[in-house]
Amino acid sequence: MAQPVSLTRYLVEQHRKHGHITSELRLLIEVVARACKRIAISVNKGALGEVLGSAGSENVQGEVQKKLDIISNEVLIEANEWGGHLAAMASEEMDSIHVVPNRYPQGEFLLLFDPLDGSSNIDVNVSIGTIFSVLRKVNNQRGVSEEDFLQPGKQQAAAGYCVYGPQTTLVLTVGDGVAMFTLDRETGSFVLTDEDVSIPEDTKEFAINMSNMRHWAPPVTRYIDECLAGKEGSRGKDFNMRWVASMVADVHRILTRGGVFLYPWDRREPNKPGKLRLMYEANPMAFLIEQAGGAATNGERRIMDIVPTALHERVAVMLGSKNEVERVTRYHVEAQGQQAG
Ligand code: P6P
Repeated sequence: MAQPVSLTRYLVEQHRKHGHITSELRLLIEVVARACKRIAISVNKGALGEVLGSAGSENVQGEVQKKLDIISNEVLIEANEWGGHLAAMASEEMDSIHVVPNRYPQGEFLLLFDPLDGSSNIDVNVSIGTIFSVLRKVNNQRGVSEEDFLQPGKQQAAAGYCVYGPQTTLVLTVGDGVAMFTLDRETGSFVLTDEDVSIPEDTKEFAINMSNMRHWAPPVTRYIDECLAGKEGSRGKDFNMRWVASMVADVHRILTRGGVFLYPWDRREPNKPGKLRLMYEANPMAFLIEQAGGAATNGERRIMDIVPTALHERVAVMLGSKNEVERVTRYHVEAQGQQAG
């Protein structure tokens, strides 16, 4: 029986093939993976670990923080600040960036994360996850500031997530395709269980929060109405719907069997482009989806081409099976043309 391939072995062998996983980047990914294992332990304890429920505080998004949101954030900060591979970190749970303290060496990378995405599902035992994105600190002339983080998603050196579900699975890209590692709890190692992940270009499964239907823009309504019309309608096939309300879980399903995920702009907050955050939700997920042969747009353009103007800026998200994303994006572009005309 072949030896299981560990995360470290995978990264070393990928470097031999492609030559751009430096030891610093490998160290960073291994540290993040170890932090995810520690988060998994806290998540899996649930009520036994007195980690459920609200922390009684709000994050920069104005959302009530769960105890596990704060625990996960602290685990990632503590695991990463001493290693010498990072200059700074940014988190959904922190207003501003966390610069590596002077007592530690600074590295070339910037780490961004949503420490525990989908936290409304924590208390009801539904899959949640950690999302992370790695950028390079481009300007080495001075200290690090928030501006160093404001790079388009296409600049990412690596991206991934760890989903805490029936299995604890780390999903990663460094720009050479997507690999999945399942946590072997007996050895404590992430073991390679899928590489060269590929999303089918077509699908019969869409993910959207249908309760927002009356707030959508016409192109989204047009697209979903066609899906709901099924084989009697213009699409000529029936669709199924899934909505976990944990982006990590919905994206993991799409990477595993295809599908399309939509969190579009809606009229509830007309001055915001969408609910999800560009830097540490949409960009890392877009990198993974594109590396697996899918597409990711904001309804008009490629998410990874968007140049950020603020650390916590939001974006509309349409990602997954290429042909479906291209269709709903085309509907948006046609609607723009009609408005302009
Ligand atoms: P809604 C979780 O809070 C999250 O940021 C994503 O993980 C998820 O896809 C979305 O929000 C769910 O939003 O409005 O359906 O609760």
